[in-house]
Amino acid sequence: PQAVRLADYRPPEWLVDTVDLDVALHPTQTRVTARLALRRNPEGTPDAPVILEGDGLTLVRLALDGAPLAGSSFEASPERLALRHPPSDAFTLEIETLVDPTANTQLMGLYRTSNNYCTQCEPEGFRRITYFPDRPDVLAVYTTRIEAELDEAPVLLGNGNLVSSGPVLGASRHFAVWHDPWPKPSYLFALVGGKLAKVSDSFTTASGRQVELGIYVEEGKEARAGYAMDALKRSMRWDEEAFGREYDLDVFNIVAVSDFNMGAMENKGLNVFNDKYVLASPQTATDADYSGIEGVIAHEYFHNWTGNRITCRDWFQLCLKEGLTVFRDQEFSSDQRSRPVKRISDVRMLKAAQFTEDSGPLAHPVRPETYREINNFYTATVYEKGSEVVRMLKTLLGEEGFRKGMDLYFERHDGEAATIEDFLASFADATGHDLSQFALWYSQSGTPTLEVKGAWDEAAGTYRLDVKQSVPPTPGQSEKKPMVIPLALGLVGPDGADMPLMLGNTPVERGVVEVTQKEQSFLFTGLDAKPVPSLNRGFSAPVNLKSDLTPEDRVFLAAHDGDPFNRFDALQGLALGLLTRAARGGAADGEAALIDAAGRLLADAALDPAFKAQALALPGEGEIARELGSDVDPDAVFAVRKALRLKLGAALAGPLAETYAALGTAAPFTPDAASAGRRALRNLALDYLAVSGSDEGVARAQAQFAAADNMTDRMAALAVLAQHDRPERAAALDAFYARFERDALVIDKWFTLQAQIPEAGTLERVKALMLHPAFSMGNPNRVRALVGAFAATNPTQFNRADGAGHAFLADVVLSLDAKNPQVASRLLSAFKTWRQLEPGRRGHAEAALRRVADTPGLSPDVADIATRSLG
Ligand code: BAL
Ligand code: ZN
Repeated sequence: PQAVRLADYRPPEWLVDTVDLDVALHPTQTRVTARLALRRNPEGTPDAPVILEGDGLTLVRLALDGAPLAGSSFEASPERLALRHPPSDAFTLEIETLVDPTANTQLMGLYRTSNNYCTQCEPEGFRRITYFPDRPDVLAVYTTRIEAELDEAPVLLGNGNLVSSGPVLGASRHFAVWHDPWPKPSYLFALVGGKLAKVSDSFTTASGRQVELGIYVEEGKEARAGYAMDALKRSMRWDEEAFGREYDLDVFNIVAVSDFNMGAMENKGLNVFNDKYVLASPQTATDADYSGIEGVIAHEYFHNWTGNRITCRDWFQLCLKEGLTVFRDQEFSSDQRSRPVKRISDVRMLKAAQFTEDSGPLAHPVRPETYREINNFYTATVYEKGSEVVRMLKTLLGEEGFRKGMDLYFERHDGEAATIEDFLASFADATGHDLSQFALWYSQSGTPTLEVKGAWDEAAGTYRLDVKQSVPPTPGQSEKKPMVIPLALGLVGPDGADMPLMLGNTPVERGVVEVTQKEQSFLFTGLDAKPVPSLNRGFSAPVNLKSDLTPEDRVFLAAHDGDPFNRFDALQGLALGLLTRAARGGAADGEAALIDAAGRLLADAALDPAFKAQALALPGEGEIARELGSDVDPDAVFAVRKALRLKLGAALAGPLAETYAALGTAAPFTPDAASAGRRALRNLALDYLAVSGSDEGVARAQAQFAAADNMTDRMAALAVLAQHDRPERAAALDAFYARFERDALVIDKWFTLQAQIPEAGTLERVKALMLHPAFSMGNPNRVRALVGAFAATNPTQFNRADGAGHAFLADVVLSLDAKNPQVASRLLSAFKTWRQLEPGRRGHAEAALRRVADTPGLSPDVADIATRSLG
């Protein structure tokens, strides 16, 4: 396909005021009648034809203002419907199409899942239901009549409020009419029909509106929707309190489905969810699942204002809704749980997914300027870095300035399709800040590097920080300009307390200095002792920080920094330095200091167990590889990391065993953050105590596996057993399967764990599991759990030296592409780090990518990723 460019944006030629849809559901021949009230856009080109997008559509009938249209007056193909000479400036077009939901394996448009009907329209799925100007800046009021066999689909759901429902006279069919009063783009359209059980609740908004809440799940799973419902009500209240945003319809429905390309979708008043992000019980869901559900429920709910009431002008602006909404869901979870622990886990994720993306061939700006396939831009950069940019805005403007800017944004753009310029202008106008340089965060790709050196002047009592910033070249961008980098910092005195932070005679506001130039110095005054700088506190800017901190400084900060994130980061930095030196064949010096610092952190009774669990978990193989940057041998990375785990496990065996014993509890499982934190630390101890594969360590894991009363502890024990090629492993895997074989979401964990085994036989195991009756190439969750986990989270086996892992992924991508291009292209993006591999593995990766790229008939999705990866 042609590249689409932001610079080529033109307003739509025709607007649609109302859409009246009549959908007669049928497994293979669903009849869709769309009545569009079209009106020429006064801002468009005079005499422009009407051109509507389609995708695989069969046109049955076309009528204009009620009169059937002769074939000579329009052009129709599955991909397009054009009226070259529309008769007037406003008219009604009635379009009847036939669609086959059963044949829809792409899961985009109207499709079947577990014999139910559902839709997914973002970004370009509505055109697979009817012909339409399928772009986010065409906002219309939708009324949807859905009709189906009563037996087949007793539940019929649409956007907005229910207007009427009842039997269709003289037949076994029934209908429901839904009306959504809020104008919306086509990507927010949804309908659902099927046999579903409803979990009901209600919510009263701050201004007294009574909202009926419904979560629809497969019959028999009702009890597993309780946590999601609770998270929904907490989200609704939080958005009122934190952002002054109330819900705006009489009903809010969520439907959980088992076949879904993404995590969930924010359709107006009718969210459709991957059931993984709705269903939870102590027996089936881990603490990570619970927090994932809380975060995704909140995320989709928050889209009601950031995405739905204010939507995007075009798909280049995707981060306008996604980055902002991720920021909002992260803030929500921080308020519901521990803020520092949430920040740490978000930054871990950011580094693993986004920093990696930003340093490879798929790097792109938070707001891309060109795309061939928009489906490929639902990325960590748009979402996670997009959120970091909003977070930096808040750091720069302060709590009050940020809120003023948000309020103005809502006030100005409610009901509109907006741009990043609109968003930034709201903050600039509300606070008087010039944000023109800040806007570079949206247009320049690549992770900035910030080099920081300190100079202590004993006589003057000053400490100077010399800061240098640079942004590496990325695809399509060789030259970069300096960015605005909000650097939160503290100067930690010898007693561990923060010293005054003064630039000249001025206290540094909120502890944040603004780095705006390529090179800049900050002179801190009035100090009576040499400080240790605590830099980029709370990870205030998403940068690669290169400081001149010594290992001793890091040990000091790990023990004393008043900023919990940097306490964590000090220990991580110490470990990362040591691991990268060792992976390059150098001496792993500094181990003793690290072990000592880790031991003291473990023993600190004042620290939250969840925090300790994060701080004591070593940087992942991916992070070590990224730090190495080039000529990476994943086996060497694995070996040095394993060696350090072994040393930590042995050196801290006593305190770890005590921790393990002390955190054991007979109390029944509750998913709250404090309990989850205790489980996390206890399970980390379990893992360290078994790294060596000793009888004692393995027996402890085996005992926990057998006795666990919840999935978190059971899975953690199974994960430990899976690391060791001993008979206990097969026995536990079999027992787990036998216990949960009827529960697909739990069996996904079983697939993932096996795909992650860092052993030579894992590829063969994965291939064998693809033939297992519980596996299906048609279900995205199964594919991601097995093949996706293998490619993305098993670096030694995916990057096998003989190239078999790479060849395997290429084979799966090619066989999946015809069925589901979105999932196929997502799998292929596991090659995003191929250039950093050592030459042998790099050659295999390139060959696999070329084989994919050279295959005729690829989907645009896979072709785009293959081409850019090789570019
Ligand atoms: N809009 C797609 C799913 C999500 O980000 O909420
Ligand atoms: Zn979203």
